[in-house]
Amino acid sequence: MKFDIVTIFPRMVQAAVAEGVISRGVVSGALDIQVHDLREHTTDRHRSVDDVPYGGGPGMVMKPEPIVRAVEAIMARRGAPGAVILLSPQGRRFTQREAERLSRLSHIVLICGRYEGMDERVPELIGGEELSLGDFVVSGGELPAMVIVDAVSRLVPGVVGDERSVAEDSFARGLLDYPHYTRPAEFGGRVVPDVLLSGHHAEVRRWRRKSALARTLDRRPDLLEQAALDDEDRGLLAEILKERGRPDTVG
Ligand code: 9WO
Repeated sequence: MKFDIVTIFPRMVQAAVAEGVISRGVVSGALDIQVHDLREHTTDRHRSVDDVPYGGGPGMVMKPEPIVRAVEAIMARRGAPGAVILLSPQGRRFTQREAERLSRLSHIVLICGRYEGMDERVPELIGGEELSLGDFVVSGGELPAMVIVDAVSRLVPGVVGDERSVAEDSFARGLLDYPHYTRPAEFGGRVVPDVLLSGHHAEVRRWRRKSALARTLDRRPDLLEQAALDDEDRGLLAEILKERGRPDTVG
């Protein structure tokens, strides 16, 4: 899978893709990630990427020309991408489902904005889709872009070594993750649940599923309404509610 990332801080993005799972995906050849310095696509002597906002007001706005030129250069070298993504709080919400959709494409371009924002004609001209990670503001699109590259990359076959960890991930079945423990069996006066030390694989699986359901019920009941629950899950959920003394209510 090919990613092209356009930024005024290429070293920041290079550093992030040079570590961990993403770096291994690049080395193995499953990922081809190129980072582009937006200033390389300017034509003026000062290599300007920003200008004052029409209508006045504080701060600067990203100029459209260098961004459109950068996308044209990428298309000329690497072909038309399956998606061009702009990161902004005004975008559609990025979710695991969206990560799955993007992981089925073979080429994605991500544009990282800075300053107060980007000229509104950019997404129109390059056919870009705006994505948001949530209701908060950061100083630029780089960190959100890296989150998207990471979430999508781990779904690309061959990037995460053990495919089982991707299949079992939180959200793979629409629930929060179960609690994890490692040695020692007692730490700070807190013990690991007995069942995890028992060696009874069926019991461990059941405990993990029940814990994931209980956590999701407590922390994200909205997810439970969307989750693909089977008969066993419904049985476990009934147990949880019964243990809590509210046999017929959810949430
Ligand atoms: C993209 C864009 C698309 C259409 C119209 C205007 C647009 N502006 C941008 C953009 O990249 N804005 C910048 C990124 C500049 C200001 C700070 N930026 C930003 C992105 N702050 N917070 C985010 C963000 C992104 C995704 N999820 C949460 C926050």
